[in-house]
Amino acid sequence: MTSPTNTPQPLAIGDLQGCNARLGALLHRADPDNSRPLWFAGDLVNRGPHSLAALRRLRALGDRATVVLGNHDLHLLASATGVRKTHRSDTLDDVMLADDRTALLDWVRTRPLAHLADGHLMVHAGVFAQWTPEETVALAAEVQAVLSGPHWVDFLRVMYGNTPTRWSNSLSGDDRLRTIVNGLTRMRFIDAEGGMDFEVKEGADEAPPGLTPWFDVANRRTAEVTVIFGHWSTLGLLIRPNLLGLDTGCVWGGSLTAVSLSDREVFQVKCHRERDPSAH
Ligand SMILES: [Mn+2]
Repeated sequence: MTSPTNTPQPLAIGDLQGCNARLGALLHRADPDNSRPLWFAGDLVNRGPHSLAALRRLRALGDRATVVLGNHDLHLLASATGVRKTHRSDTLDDVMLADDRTALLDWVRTRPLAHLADGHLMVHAGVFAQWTPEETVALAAEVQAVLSGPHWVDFLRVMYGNTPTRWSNSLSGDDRLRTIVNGLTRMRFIDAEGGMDFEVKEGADEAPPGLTPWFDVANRRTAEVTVIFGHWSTLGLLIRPNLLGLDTGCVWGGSLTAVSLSDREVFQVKCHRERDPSAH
């Protein structure tokens, strides 16, 4: 341990996607005293078997859990409100039918989309190169304010779409919020013009010509902090001095990963294959 104190050090945890039992196994190893702050990189639910149990567990953790929303968490909100049709690979019925459904959905929609503390910036997918850590949090807060407010369902109706692909400070209204959401929750590759590509899901080594992983875009202004993210299971575990990519594909039969932020100790549990990648 590099930490000189007994203060419990945060653990950052990758995409759960309803794999609540595997989370239990992971925490049994990584946090046996139930004392560490837990950071979750989003996609808490869907595709896996136990979305309801996962949400109840995280909500019950109270201040000990820091969560950022992922695209599947937003999809839960949109499906539950009838804004989007349920996809045939969705596994959200247990949440939809739960007695505490309203409380759980309210908890989800009041979570942030970015979290910055102690030199670590956590988002679900990525950040535009132009954004500083502080700007990232401020832009995420613009979205969180709408999702937390009385017109959140109206916002979900205009949130979906692939354009604009490029960030500009001059964006306003729905286009601005949609671009923030897409950057924070769906981004993988960036094209030569600085726009998000929503087609390619392969790993960074198999990037088509002209596409760059968002974290390798030149002059990225979040490079001075460690960015924690998930969303990109084909990358596998990515650890660099200023990056922690934590989606190791639990729901696809990979593993669920936690990394200790102080000393970067890695904890992993093997996962059952809950979904067939060809059905993605
Ligand atoms: Mn995702």
